[in-house]
Amino acid sequence: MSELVSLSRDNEVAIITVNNPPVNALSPGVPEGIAAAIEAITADAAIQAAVLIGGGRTFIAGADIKEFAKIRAGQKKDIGLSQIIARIEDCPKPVVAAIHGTALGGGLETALGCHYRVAVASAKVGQPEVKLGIIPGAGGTQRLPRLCGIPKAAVLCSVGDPIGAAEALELGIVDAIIEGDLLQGAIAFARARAAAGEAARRTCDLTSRLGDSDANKPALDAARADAARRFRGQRAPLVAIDAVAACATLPFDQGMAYEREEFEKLLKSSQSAAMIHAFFGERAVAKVPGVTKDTRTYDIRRAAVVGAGTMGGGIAMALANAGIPVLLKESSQEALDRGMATIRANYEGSVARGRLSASAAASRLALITPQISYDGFEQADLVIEAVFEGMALKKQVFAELDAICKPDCVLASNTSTLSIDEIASATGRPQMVIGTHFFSPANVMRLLEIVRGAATAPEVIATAMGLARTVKKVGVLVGNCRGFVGNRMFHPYRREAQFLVEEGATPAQVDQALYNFGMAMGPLATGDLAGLDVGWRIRKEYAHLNNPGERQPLVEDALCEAGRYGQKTRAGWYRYDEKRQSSADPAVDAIIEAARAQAGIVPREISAEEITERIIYALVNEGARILEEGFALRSVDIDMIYLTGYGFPVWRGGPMFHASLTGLGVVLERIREFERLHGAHWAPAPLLVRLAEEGRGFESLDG
Ligand code: ZOZ
Ligand code: NAD
Repeated sequence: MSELVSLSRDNEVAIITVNNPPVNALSPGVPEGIAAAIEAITADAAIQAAVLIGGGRTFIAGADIKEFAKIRAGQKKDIGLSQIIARIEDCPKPVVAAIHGTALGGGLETALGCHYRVAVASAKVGQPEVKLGIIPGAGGTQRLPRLCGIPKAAVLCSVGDPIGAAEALELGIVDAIIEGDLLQGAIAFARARAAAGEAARRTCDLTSRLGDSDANKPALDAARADAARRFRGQRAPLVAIDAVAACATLPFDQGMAYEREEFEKLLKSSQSAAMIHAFFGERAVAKVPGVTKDTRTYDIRRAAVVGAGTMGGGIAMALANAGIPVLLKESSQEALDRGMATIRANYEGSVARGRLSASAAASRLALITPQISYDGFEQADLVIEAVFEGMALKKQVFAELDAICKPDCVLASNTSTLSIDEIASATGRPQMVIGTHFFSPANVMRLLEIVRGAATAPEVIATAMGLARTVKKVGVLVGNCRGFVGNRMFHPYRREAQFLVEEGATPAQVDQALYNFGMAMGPLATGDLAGLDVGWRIRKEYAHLNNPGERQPLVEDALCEAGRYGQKTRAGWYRYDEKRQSSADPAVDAIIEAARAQAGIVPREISAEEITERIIYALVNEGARILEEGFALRSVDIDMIYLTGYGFPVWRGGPMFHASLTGLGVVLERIREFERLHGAHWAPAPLLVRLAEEGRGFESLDG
């Protein structure tokens, strides 16, 4: 055969093994190798049945996603998978897919083309294509419903989450669970099918589970409503449901043609380009120059957190959820009790919503030891500080930690604005100090900004990156600048939102425009949620750093001076009822009017397009500066920060990707226009100018 696909025999049963590590993707050569094996098996009279299995850690995990870029660029037309799956299906001898690890996307489609599927109990199967902005393109939407029925297939193809072997068995996707050795079990299964003399069972011929349009309608309507809500703005989930629904109305071949046509349209869409960028981005950010597989990491077996407030409590939960015992230290019994009550309530909430069993919640809670002393800190491998934001206090805490903790304990700060270097200077071991910037709620949000100080050792960076994986977060390494990457960019983003209000937009118009762009929440509503007073205090403290003559927003400070701190005071940019539902507030209009009068602004109508461009391009321009200054390693790192920490829509790929796709020349032209109209804070970042002039995108820098 080939190196990628080998053919061997166990008496009358042929074994086709795919060897394309790490995940046996269907890269060039793999589909062809399987086809050649099927031909050889068909031609060999001594062979009665066949097993298709993956070498290494998994069955086939899908099409090779890198090939999609070639198809989009017109360098390639097809990967030929559908035809090869049809050849497997047409093989007159029973072919059994033997599944371990994951059978995903084109991998599951290949298994569906086999006549039977057996799996180990730990295996997972799924059609995750929607997570890449596409739908299954090799029969998944047509064969899967023939096994498990249209309602379930619609959910599997539109949500994209894999299911375990037991559920797959129950649904009819898998025919047997193999205990013990998978290959031997699959060979025995294949041998039994051949001995029974059954005709090969082609999935495409099965119709008994398809039902009819009327019977399927309620389930399909529910799946569409669910997809529209959960994946707002995304096209693929709804198209996937249409393709699955077509199973009941179109003959198999026409259904395949329909699926194929929709797949190709989606593959050429900007949404799939963005989501594929995000898929590889999530893996790219894990790669840090200077940190290799051989870089030593410290084992984190015991952790400690200082401060049991909003963030400390969430961080303690994130650690406990990963099975790490954690000491949680507060400064007073009262604050400790409050913090633990919140943690308890969070776990109880998860149990009540059915997300966690009561016993799992209890064992996680038991991993958190509340205390008001540093007892036991000398044994901790990692301490994360999450006390109030203030340099003097942070330095005091780090000096205390330096005196107590063992020399190889990693000392981390959750600060969102303060210099890691200055915090580290309070210790005698700045190489062990690092920023671990969690996002609120820390037990939920996927982003972990990891802030390297000037002295932070590569081993400590590697340990923090490993910690991100352990607590199931996306760790992104950033440099030590004010606000790091995420909040530094968020500042001009939110500032521009306020300028737009001063110039004539209503808060609701601003928020709606950004929501329609795809943001999880508008920038002003986000301020209300996070608390407007936080920024207000910071602005007061750092007012001396403002560039003289530079335009400063006025309304938010005025809101705070009126005691309107956001949701926590039930009044901010909006007013909030007891259920936290927001509505416009005439009192805010009066504050806005006064600010306009103070700034001498005559309000005007502002289009949703201008609102969106100004707010998003403010983000992009700052991102370009950060990149040029080296505080982010790659443009994709910035994208991942915004996708995982700030509710940026994944189907736009992140701010830098969005700008590159729009065309940096177009973005620059708008920014220059804004600079002309609105002043110096719109000066374009030099990197943006250079790339735009060279006709390049940010990704061209990523390597
Ligand atoms: O890697 C995890 C995963 O979920 N992979 C993606 C699975 C997926 O989405 N499959 C569906 C692909 S789309 C498809 O199959 C379309 C279709 O219907 C066929 C259409 C017909 C074509 C017609 C054309 C006109 C997985 C769960 C598998 C493993 O997770 P791990 O955490 O163990 O490992 P990772 O994620 O770190 O991955 C290891 C390395 O492998 C790379 N990789 C993973 N899946 C890939 C892939 N590369 C290409 N294609 C894939 N499907 C991954 O990037 C990583 O690489 P390195 O360099 O970072 O190590
Ligand atoms: P918080 O006010 O909710 O909690 C701080 C806690 O630290 C309080 O409970 C306080 O009693 C405790 N504390 C103070 N001094 C202490 C000491 N010496 N020993 C032990 N405990 C002490 O604040 P927070 O929102 O959790 O913020 C904590 C840190 O996280 C800050 O640096 C903040 O900038 C950062 N941060 C906050 C957010 C957010 O959204 N709230 C997000 C990211 C980062």
